[in-house]
Amino acid sequence: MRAIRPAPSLITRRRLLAVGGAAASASLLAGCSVIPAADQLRETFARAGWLTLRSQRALLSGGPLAQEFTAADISPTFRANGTTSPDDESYKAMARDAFVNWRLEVGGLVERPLSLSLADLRQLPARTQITRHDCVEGWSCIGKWKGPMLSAILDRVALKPEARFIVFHCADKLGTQFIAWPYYESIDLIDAFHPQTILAYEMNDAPLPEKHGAPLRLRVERQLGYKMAKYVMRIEAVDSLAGFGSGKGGYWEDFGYEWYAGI
Ligand SMILES: Nc1nc2c(c(=O)[nH]1)N[C@H]1C(S)=C(S)[C@@H](COP(=O)(O)O)O[C@H]1N2
Ligand SMILES: [Mo]
Repeated sequence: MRAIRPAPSLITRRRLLAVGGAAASASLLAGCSVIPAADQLRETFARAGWLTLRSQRALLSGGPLAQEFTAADISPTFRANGTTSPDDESYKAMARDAFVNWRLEVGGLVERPLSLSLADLRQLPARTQITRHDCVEGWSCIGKWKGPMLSAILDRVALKPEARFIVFHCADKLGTQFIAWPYYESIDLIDAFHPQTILAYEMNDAPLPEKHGAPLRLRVERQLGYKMAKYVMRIEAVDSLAGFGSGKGGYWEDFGYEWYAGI
């Protein structure tokens, strides 16, 4: 069953590409991985207010892949950053039981909300990728990640046509000893349906360690480390980021970081 209802007026891929400008569309049609062209298209659609499910999915085949590495490149120690152990009672209780009672809630602008256990996630087709994680603070580590493609999950819940962003709600809060805010992140549908965008339950052939986001973390390989939400508890499809945090689309974005953190 198709996830997307056909729109009344047929927007063809060719017509969408025409909007992006001749140079950009030529490189996309030729199958090139020209990053500026993809970015130019993203901006064009955002300006036109057309960054909708249909237009974004039409662009997917042109999406460049982040570099992948070999097993020999994996960093002997992978640095952990931000939260390394969520200070949350229900999280701690689930961690004690190896997350058998943990569920990933998937809802918002979807036709069929889902609640998925780790066992459910392990049944989905998985992707394994060895990639470099770049933190905005200036360090990088290479790790191996395994988990279902986010697109497989989104296809199962069937996004409604109004959905434009995917928001990731995490188990941890970050701040000072006096005030802390929930960690959250968001991506557009271009990245949500990108083949390298996965929800990893394994790192370096072992269950994802707590300090790296157990039981599940986002990998969105073409962006910086702070986009890679750890301790993901709930995924929400939305048409606007205005209702979350300070409305900038993520914990660090609310403190001034770029929402689109391309590497
Ligand atoms: N929930 C949550 N996700 C998070 C963070 C965090 O503090 N909490 N830190 C971010 C930052 S800045 C980076 S660099 C990476 C760090 O991932 P790592 O601990 O596996 O190295 O996670 C990102 N995702
Ligand atoms: Mo980071």
